[in-house]
Amino acid sequence: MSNYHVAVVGATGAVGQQMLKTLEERDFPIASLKLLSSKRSAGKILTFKGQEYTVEEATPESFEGVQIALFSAGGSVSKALAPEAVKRGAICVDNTSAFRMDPNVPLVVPEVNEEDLRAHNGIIANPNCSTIQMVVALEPLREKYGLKKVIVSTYQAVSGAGLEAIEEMKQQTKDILEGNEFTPEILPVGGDKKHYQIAFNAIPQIDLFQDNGYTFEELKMINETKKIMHMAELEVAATCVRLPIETGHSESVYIETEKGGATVAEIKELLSTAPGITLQDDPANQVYPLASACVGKNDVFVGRIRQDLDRDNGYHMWIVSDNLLKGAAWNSVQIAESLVKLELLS
Ligand code: NAP
Ligand code: 3JN
Repeated sequence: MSNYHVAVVGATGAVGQQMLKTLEERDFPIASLKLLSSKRSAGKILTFKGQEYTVEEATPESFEGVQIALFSAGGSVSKALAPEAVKRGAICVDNTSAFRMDPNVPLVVPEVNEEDLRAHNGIIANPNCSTIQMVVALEPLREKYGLKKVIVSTYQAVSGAGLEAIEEMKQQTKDILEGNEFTPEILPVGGDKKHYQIAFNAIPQIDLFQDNGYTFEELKMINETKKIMHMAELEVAATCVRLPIETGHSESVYIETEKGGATVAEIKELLSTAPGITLQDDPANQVYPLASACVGKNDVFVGRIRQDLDRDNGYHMWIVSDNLLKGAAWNSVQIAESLVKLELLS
C-alpha cells in the first residue's frame, strides 16, 4: 500500500486533536504530515506517533506536495484555502459547512453513501456531527422499509462548539458552585449578540438564527440528511439544544417508514448487524445509550426503540455518538480510508 502526504488544518483545535488521534489509532498510511493552524499557534509542538511536529501557519503554499488535507478550522478558512489546496493537487476532506450543500461536492458518510466519493472534484464535505450519527442509524431502516418523515430533537455537548466553549462550561460550573459572579461570553454562539449560561442549563440555540425561525444547525440537519440519503422529498424537522455535557451528542428521533408493520424486534435485529452501529436496547435491564459511555468510541449507539402508540409506521429511538469522532474526526478519516480503498487518491 502507498503512503500519503497528509495535512491537518486546524490541528490545534478540538476536532483537529481528535483527527490526529484517529489517524494514529487507524495507522493511516502517512508518508509526511503537516500540522497547520492560524498564526496564533504557529511554532507550537504537537506529538504524533511519538514524533514531534511543529505547527505551521496555514497558507496556500502549505499545500505544495500534499495529497490529502483534512480541514477543521472553520468555514472561512476552508473557503479560502481548500481551493488553493486542490489547485496544488490535494484532495480535501472538509469538516465545515462551507461546501456541504454545493452540488459539485459529495457530502459523505461512508456507511450511507460511500459511492458518492467517485464524483468528487477535489473537495469532499464531512457532514455536521448531529446529521452524521442520525443518518448512520436511519440508513438501514430507509433501505428496508423506506423513509417518509424524521423529527429529531438533539441534546448536544459543548465540545461541538470548540475548546473555548468547553473551558467556559467548566469555569462557569466552578463559579456557580463556589458562588462567584461570571459573565457568559461564548455560548450559544461566539459571534452572536447575546450569551447565556451553559452550566446547569439547556440552551435551545445552536448556531445563528435564520429568517424562518430555525437555527443554522437545525437547517444543516434537515438539508444534509436529504442530500446524503438522496431523498429531496424526505420530510425532516429538527430542534437543536445545547446541554452542559463535555462530549457526546444524544438525539431523540421519531421516524415514519413507507411500509408499516415492522416490529420493534425486527428493527432491533436489523440495526444489530448494521455497519457502524452498536445496539444498546434492553429496557428490562436499563440498557440504553449514554453520552458518557460513548466518549472515545467510533460507533453510533442506538436504543430505546419503540413503536409509536398511534401510528403503525411510526417509531421512536435514542441515538448517541461521540460528536468529535463519528461526528467529525472519525468520519473524515473514514472518508480518507474509503478514498484509498476506492483507489481515488493519486
Ligand atoms: P476550535 O477548538 O476552536 O479550533 C479551531 C482550529 O482552527 C484551531 O486549530 C485554530 O488554530 C484553527 N484556526 C482558526 N483560525 C484559523 C485560520 N485563520 N487559519 C488556520 N487555522 C485557523 O474549533 P473546533 O471545535 O476544532 O472546530 C473547528 C471547525 O471544525 C469548526 O469551525 C467547524 O467548521 C468544524 N466542526 C465541524 C463539526 C462537524 O459537525 N462535523 C463539529 C465541530 C467543528 P489556532 O490554534 O491557531 O487558533
Ligand atoms: O455545535 C455543534 O455541536 C456542532 C458544531 C459544528 C460547527 C461549529 C461551527 C461551525 C460547524 C459545522 O460543522 O456545522 C460549523 C460550520 O458551519 O462550519
